[in-house]
Amino acid sequence: TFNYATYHTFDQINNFIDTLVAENPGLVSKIVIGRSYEGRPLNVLKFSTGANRPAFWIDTGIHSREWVTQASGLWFAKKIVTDYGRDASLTSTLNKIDILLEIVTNPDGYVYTHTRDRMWRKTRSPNSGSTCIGTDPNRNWDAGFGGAGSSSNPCSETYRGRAAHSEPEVKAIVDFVKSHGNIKGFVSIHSYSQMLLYPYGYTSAPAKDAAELNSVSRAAVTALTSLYGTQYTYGSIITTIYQASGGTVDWTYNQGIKYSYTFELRDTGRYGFALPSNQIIPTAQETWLALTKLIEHTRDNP
Ligand code: 0X9
Ligand code: ZN
Repeated sequence: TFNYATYHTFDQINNFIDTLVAENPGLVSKIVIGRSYEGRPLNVLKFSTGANRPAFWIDTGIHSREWVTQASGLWFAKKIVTDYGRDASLTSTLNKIDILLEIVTNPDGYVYTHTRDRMWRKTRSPNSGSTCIGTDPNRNWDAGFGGAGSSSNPCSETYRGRAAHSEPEVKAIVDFVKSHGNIKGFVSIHSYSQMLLYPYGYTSAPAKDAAELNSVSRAAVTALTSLYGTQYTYGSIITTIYQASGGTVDWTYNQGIKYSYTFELRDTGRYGFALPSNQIIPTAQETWLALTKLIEHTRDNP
């Protein structure tokens, strides 16, 4: 039986995904939305009980070293199949909207964190004119692309890439979101810092929906903290963490996905990206309470 309290390799995660689909054929399917630079599948789990529904997107692991995020994504997937038909809220959610979950959003980086460098963050695509590898997939989106809080230096951890959507891992999501056309909520999950953030990161101009996003964030953080007392801050990206341009949820928000958020999960720096595996399940559990608030609000405000 699958151990959620430990970190898993890319191959183990793909086996998990295929098993989950095989065991829950009426609820879960796998969509391959593209291939990574090195040719790995970009797998999205679709939890759905009816055709042509609006959807709520969750991605984990776009920064490969943030291992508690992919591990939490696995736990979320299991939680969804366990709760459907048993938990009233999740059941009513899936009777109205689909949940889409990309667990390993940067597979080349993830494999590299297991084989070569545990602290690898970026993609693994080469950069012409440089020996440095990789682009920051959270600076590569066409939302303030090239602005402050991103680097033009291919050796930087925040290198934005040669052009917006240059990374196949990013472009696959862009194409999927556009062709889907009915994604109502979008959450991109990172670690660490214990924050729940909403647009914008590239500009200090407040998002049109800032007041609503702030009040929903407050409710989500209150739910998260209720479980184990974990303290979170929340607010816009630029005012709460720092200026970052070309980020995922700024792009999704500008595409019209009002309920766009990003998490920074545990911890606040004691262990950082190397969070001990005994914190995976509590992190996933508390995060799920917050995610549930975000999903319910999206479901109930069509
Ligand atoms: O710098 C980042 O990309 C994010 N922090 S991290 O330590 N996970 O790298 C913060 C940027 C703002 N967050 C998002 N736009 N998701
Ligand atoms: Zn990150």
